[in-house]
Amino acid sequence: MKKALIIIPTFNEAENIIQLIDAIFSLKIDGVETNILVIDDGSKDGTSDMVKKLSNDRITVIDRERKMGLGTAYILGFKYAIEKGYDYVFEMDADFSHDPKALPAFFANIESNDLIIGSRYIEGIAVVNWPLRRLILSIGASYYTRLITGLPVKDVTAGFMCYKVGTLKQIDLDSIKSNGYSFQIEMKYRIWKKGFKLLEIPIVFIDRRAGVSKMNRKIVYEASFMVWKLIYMSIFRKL
Ligand SMILES: Nc1nc2c(ncn2[C@@H]2O[C@H](COP(=O)(O)OP(=O)(O)OP(=O)(O)O)[C@@H](O)[C@H]2O)c(=O)[nH]1
Ligand SMILES: [Mg+2]
Repeated sequence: MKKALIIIPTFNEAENIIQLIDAIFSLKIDGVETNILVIDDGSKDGTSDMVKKLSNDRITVIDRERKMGLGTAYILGFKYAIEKGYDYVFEMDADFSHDPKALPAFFANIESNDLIIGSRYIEGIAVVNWPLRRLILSIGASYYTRLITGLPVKDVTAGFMCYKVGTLKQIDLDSIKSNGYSFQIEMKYRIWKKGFKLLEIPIVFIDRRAGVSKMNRKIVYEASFMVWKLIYMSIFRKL
């Protein structure tokens, strides 16, 4: 039986996390054992304790003291998955933007690919309840990245993804320092550059159900700069 780890980084997601875990575990996924890793960055709203109280042996919680960003949380989760012998690893947000019902479609495609990307922009625009400026920013980021780097992906900042662990093993995880949007772009770019097979599947992205947004200007500036850094790194073979 294959083993999948769903990594969910959390920062103040008490209003969402328990319902999300319930929704994931209520899915019937044949032939795959699915476990959850929550990486919480010192949430003050009790997120971590709520998850621990479930005391379910399919759930692991890693506590970090302070908010250290999404990228470092995922890198930690990837290393955990490699160490524990998982076959597949998911990136998933805690806020219900990523519908757990889409999980079976990822499983159906991952065996014949190396990275599955849940994409908002392959069947028109599948985003619900986002302010227009955020939609423009997100679609703009994809055009900008594709233009500069050639990355053949329509939703470059997508954060609902499934990796084969074998793919992650080929990436120098310690050299990845980016966070937020740029982390999502960097992972896709590196995997594409190594010649792996990426597949975008359609998802519907819904704005966070509850809780507070952590989106800020710094994340956008960092991402705009990142694509140039990626070009530099690929020219000097630092990838
Ligand atoms: N561990 C950890 N998790 C984080 C951090 N920043 C965000 N997250 C979590 O990462 C996921 C995605 O972050 P979001 O805040 O939803 O980012 P977003 O979808 O771009 O923006 P909003 O939904 O508007 O907030 C959520 O589960 C957050 O709780 C962080 O610094 N550390
Ligand atoms: Mg969100």
